[in-house]
Amino acid sequence: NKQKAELKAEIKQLLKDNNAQLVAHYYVDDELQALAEETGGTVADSLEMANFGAQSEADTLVVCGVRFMGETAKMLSPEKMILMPDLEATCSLDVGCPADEFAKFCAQYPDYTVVVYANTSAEVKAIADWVVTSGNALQIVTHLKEQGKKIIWAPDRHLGDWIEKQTGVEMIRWQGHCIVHDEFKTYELEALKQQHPNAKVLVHPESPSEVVELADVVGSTKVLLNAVESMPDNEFIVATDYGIFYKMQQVAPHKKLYIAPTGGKSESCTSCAHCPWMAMNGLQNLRDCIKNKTGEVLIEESIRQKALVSLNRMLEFSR
Ligand code: CIZ
Ligand code: SF4
Repeated sequence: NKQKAELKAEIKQLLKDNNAQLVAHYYVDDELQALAEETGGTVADSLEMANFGAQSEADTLVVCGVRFMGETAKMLSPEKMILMPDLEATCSLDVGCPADEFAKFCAQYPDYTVVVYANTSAEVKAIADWVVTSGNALQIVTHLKEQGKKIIWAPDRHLGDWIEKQTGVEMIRWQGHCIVHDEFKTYELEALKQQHPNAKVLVHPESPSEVVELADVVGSTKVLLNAVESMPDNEFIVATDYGIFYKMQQVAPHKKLYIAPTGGKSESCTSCAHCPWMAMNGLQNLRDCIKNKTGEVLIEESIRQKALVSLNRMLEFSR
């Protein structure tokens, strides 16, 4: 449609004029992912988004995702202008772990190593010793276990559960959750499995442990994407944000994908398993943020410096 085509053309021109690049998450709308690919930007998970941004030679990075992703880009590239279509796009894990309360929580366990998921504010990362993502959390917790460290884990309780089970490490845990993944339901998933008995079940570890138990593959978005591409199977039931279907379908065009049920909602995927904050990114506000330089991400320098220590530990570890 004409209006969309005009908007896309305008965005492409603005990116050129401003020496800007798009860095989009797998969970944003297909058309934004496609635009990032067409214009030499990237579509990635939060870890790859961070690495891409840090290595980019652009003057401006336009982060289509949620707030913590923009903040991570700013931490690693303070000299670049970091723009986001909507600065109000946040994450229930970030909202559910306010820095002041988290600082008090950690103060109760002074000899513990504080490990936080990437889905947190810069202020929370500044309190932490380590940042992790779902892609490297297992290795990092295992590494800390070998060093005999006692661990505070925040904020996702389901991811914490999964890591405890996989590593045998008991952690002091903050009880946050992702409002998207927390909704996947076992009963409905069992029913869908019966309808598609040959389908392999792929689950993101932010999902409830009963759902994780039904999985053939558990892992980060990257791991699930690789599974669709490289496993010989032709059908998959996927328990993560359906935004990932764009990439999954691209790497495996002939495979059949079904979104895992979130229970109680309609059959249509438009009403389920999609992050409302990721959905705040659109063509219009993307155009506006580059054109008007609105939605700039700024972080206080003292916070940035502290947060960078825990963030860089992770980046160096996973290199
Ligand atoms: O659920 C999210 O927000 C994810 C998977 C973020 C990430 O690490 O890419
Ligand atoms: Fe946060 Fe969940 Fe949305 Fe990811 S999908 S940004 S974890 S609320």
